[in-house]
Amino acid sequence: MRTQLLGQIITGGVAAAVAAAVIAVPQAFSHKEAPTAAPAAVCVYNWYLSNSRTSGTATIPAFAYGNTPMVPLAGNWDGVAGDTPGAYSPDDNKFFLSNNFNGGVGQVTIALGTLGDKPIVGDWNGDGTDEAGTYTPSTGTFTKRAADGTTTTLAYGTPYQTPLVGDWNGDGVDDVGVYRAAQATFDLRLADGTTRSLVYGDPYWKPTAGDWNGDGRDEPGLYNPANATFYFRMSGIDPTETTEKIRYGDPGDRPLVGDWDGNHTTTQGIIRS
Ligand SMILES: [Ca+2]
Ligand SMILES: [Ca+2]
Ligand SMILES: [Ca+2]
Ligand SMILES: [Ca+2]
Repeated sequence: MRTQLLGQIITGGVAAAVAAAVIAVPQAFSHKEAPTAAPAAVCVYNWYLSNSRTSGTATIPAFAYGNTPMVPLAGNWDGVAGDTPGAYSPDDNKFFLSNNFNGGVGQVTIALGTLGDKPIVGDWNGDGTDEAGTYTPSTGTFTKRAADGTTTTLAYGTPYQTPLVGDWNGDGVDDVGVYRAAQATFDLRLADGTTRSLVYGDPYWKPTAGDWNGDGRDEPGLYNPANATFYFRMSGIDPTETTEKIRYGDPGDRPLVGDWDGNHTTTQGIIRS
């Protein structure tokens, strides 16, 4: 496994794309290792996911999926049960999606985005299956990719913010937002095009979003990297704040939330490399 993962990153970029085309293997992490590859500091991602917002112990057996510098993701790619892993390679702008927690090789590869884009994930059409998307920081543009490969774009917020995706109004369709890290502010775009802004937490914490209470609407959340603590804003976008929190993992881990067991409630996880 580790050798395969290393092979993916060492071949990297255009070389990886060419190698994939030549050997016709669509899955991630299966490229042949280049014999003259330069040394690269590659770290495999180990995933520790929990179905409990109140337990600091992972409830899903740990697995390895993806490696640096990929961006770990979660989504319901096949519309069955809950969210499963994904990873986005910023080098060749590809999503590698898995429909299980077994680690290793993904089942679906999607090419989307250009250099500098950040990956986003959402159910853009409300059919219960998540689709891929990108956020282009330089223009503040969200690109939503439908299952048939067509894309629609939406510019929202000032450029160079952190993109957010969530179903703020509970209509089943995911909406967008941005997090202004310096101001600790969530700017959420509601379905009617208006904005709800919330100051929440401290500057430069990491924003999350999920359905913490299972009511069908997604709520803002935060992760404080300094003390490895997740914050779940149970009161959603209401001005009055009610928050639950839990320490999970250790500083240096990457936070990720998802509905891992498909019970329509979002819980936490971390990725360690
Ligand atoms: Ca969908
Ligand atoms: Ca919505
Ligand atoms: Ca909710
Ligand atoms: Ca769940």
